[in-house]
Amino acid sequence: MRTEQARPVRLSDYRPPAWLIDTVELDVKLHPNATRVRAVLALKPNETTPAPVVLDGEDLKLIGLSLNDTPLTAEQYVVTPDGLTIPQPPAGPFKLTIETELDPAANTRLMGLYKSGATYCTQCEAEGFRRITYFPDRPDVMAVYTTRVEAEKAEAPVLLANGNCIEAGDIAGTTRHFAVWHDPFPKPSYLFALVGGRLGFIEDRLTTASGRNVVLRIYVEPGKEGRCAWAMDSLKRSMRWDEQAFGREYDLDIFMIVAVSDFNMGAMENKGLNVFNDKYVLATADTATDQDYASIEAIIAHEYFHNWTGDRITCRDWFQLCLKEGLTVFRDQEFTSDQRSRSVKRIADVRGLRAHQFVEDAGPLAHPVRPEVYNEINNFYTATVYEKGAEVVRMLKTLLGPDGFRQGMDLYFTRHDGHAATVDQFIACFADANSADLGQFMRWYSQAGTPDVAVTVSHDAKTQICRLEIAQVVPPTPGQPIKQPMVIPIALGLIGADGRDLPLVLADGRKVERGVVTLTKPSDSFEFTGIAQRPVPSLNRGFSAPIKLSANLSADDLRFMAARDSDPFNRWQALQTLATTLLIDNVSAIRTGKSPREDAGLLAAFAAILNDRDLEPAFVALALTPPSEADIARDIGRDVDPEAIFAARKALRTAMAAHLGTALPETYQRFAATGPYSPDAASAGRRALKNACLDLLAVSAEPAAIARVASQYAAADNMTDRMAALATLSVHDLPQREAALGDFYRRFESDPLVIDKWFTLQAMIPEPGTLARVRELTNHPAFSFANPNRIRALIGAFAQSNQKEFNRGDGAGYEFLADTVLALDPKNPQVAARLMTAFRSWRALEPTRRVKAEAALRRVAAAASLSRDVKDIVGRTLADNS
Ligand code: 0A1
Ligand code: ZN
Repeated sequence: MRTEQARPVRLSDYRPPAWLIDTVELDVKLHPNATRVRAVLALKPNETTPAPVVLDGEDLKLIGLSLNDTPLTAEQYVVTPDGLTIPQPPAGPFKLTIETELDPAANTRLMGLYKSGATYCTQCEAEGFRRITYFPDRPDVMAVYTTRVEAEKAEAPVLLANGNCIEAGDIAGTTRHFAVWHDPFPKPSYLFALVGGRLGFIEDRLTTASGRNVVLRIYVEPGKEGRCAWAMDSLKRSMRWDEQAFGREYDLDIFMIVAVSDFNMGAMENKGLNVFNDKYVLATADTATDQDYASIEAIIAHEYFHNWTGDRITCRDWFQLCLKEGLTVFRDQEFTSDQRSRSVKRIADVRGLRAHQFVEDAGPLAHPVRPEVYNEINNFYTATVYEKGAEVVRMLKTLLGPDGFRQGMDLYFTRHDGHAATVDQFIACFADANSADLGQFMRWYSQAGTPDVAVTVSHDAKTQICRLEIAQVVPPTPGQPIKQPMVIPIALGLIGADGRDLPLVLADGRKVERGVVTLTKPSDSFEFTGIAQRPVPSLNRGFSAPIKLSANLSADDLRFMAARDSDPFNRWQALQTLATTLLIDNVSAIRTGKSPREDAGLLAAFAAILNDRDLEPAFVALALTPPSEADIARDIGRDVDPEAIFAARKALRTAMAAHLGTALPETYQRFAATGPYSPDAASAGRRALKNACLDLLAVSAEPAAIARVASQYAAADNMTDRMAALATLSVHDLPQREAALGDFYRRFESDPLVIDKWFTLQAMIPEPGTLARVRELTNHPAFSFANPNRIRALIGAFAQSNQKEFNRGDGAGYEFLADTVLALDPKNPQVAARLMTAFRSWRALEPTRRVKAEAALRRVAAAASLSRDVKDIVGRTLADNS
């Protein structure tokens, strides 16, 4: 009998589990090659009709199996490579005892129980628990876990699992010891975790709003304790914020974070025992950049917030992944906005959304926020599920207002606490709490694709009416050729000549609530009265909906917005829109052998922003950053020539440097001395602006400018300034570059996380020699295909962030990636599949490159044995969706 879940898996096939599990008692005896796991499962039927017990299992060696303490005979069960079935179990509840043996040291997939260096750790989301024991490894089976971990004291003096520690001690007459952990909160198997190893820790405490005293610990490899202070500080601020912003407090006696150096993703929210990629824990001023500090803060918060949105309320099935991820990303974004600058955070998030999610949504891997089918769930930890999922939650708040949103959240927490919920149940809480009909809103979960919204503005001086005609089109995506109209909340303002927002009064005399009009039909019009002169409309303020917006605005309108809009997001957006228009024109010019033109108005607008002392430096730094090469490629959309895009962008930066003139060195000087390093947002913003100026100053590669960069590199007392200088040097083929790269390596060679930065910078050099350099670096002693951070730092950076060189005209970049994926796939399919997504925009390339990319893709597709992960990505990437 086959126990394997049929592939593809479909949401419409969801059936409740036939058997539930009340308790799980695990006894894990750690050993590098032969870890023994004894699992005692208390099963009870969930259905009245008798059903076989079907348990998932992968890469397991079954040692023993008994039912109510009686060993099962070979005829009573069936074991296959992917599970174990008991065809005729007893009718009522029973106890199943399973003994399995695992080889953690050989676990290169980093799923299930594995070794990261000397540390034993687990990763069970999404389907890793089945690599530890046979189990109904699906999130709607929630059980109370008690975990006993046993190990050699010398090998693993620290033994951790979920929950509270209820017993620990030595095993008399041996060199071994044990610890027993009990987690009183029922949880799905994907939230199980255990850790064993020789670890140091830092400890703090927090008293929750209701007076519960919680111990907080961060465990790291011994010697790294001094690099955890920022992570601990971020954790405490996250815990406090969740109490204040959402009324949620922590619920166990202890909260633990363990940092490991081998991890497939960023971090994992296991109940009470978060496991982190050490990149998102460890920071000191001389090893971590401001960006690292910000990421640590955000990811610590994200995982902590999962305690309520993910752990206390989990997902019924993996199609509901956005229920926990979209919501938790929204929560971490709000946390960061409150801790730092709301507008700077919003701009950064929208840049990320466009760079990753919009690209995904426009290509063969597009899928709805709640997918309806998957071959491999690991491939759905995507920008669409996470970032677009967060945008959907944000739109709910925009539509319902802050109070209505909070009431919906409160209802969600009370109604579904302790359960595995669905997206429909989540939305029903907001509908019920607000007496709202959110039926049409659900299309944000079911329809893929980024809506195109076109706005036509007209003004009639006689009637004093300003009219907006708004039309939406949702483009076809794989499997969804025809779309229905979405609910699109558009926050807007009508800016008067004096720069002030005019009152938004509709023709029927109603005021526009919270400045938001909502489009629900394919097209609609909105008339605002009492508008004497043509205003400048500021549309989709704060990026209120994740759409592509076009409007009949003039360059003058955009420059006015860049200078005057009360919405900082749209000030930034106006500059981006102006720059994009210019860049796209110039790409065409360059491709036809003409020289790029300059846009004096745009340059003046940049100068005005740089010289506006009232603006936050972090905002100015963002405003001075033109659209990236990937942004331009996305906006061009077809027949993409990365070489021409690179040239157009470089021309704009050259023109900016020339036009901004002395304002650049002046600003650089103004922020040059920032005092002792502090990672706070304001200090980071000053460094960002200073370094943006430094980079622009060096565009010309004039010796004086390069000397200034080299001296900042040498004199830097923090990693942000040192890296910024090195990054600037790295794009100039000059002796100073190799000297600085050599120096950087020697300074930090003992620190793999810093050496990752060194790999990344080299992979991003926009020169033809880079591919050879990257190949060479794969043989560097500091590089390893066994470590996901190293792979992402070198290969990932090359394929995803070096548009020009990955997309070399000769196709060698594609061949290199194909070779790498094929070599990596047998060892770590998850990471291999993720690398493969670098091909996702291949159809948009100009014909020569497109043919070469397709050939590389077809070579991977034809490989003799591919993991399900890579096969799924390659198959969907190549599928003809026309
Ligand atoms: N739930 C985690 C992400 C995550 C997903 C899968 C993993 O398996 C390797 C690990 C982590 C989060 O959202 O942070
Ligand atoms: Zn998450």
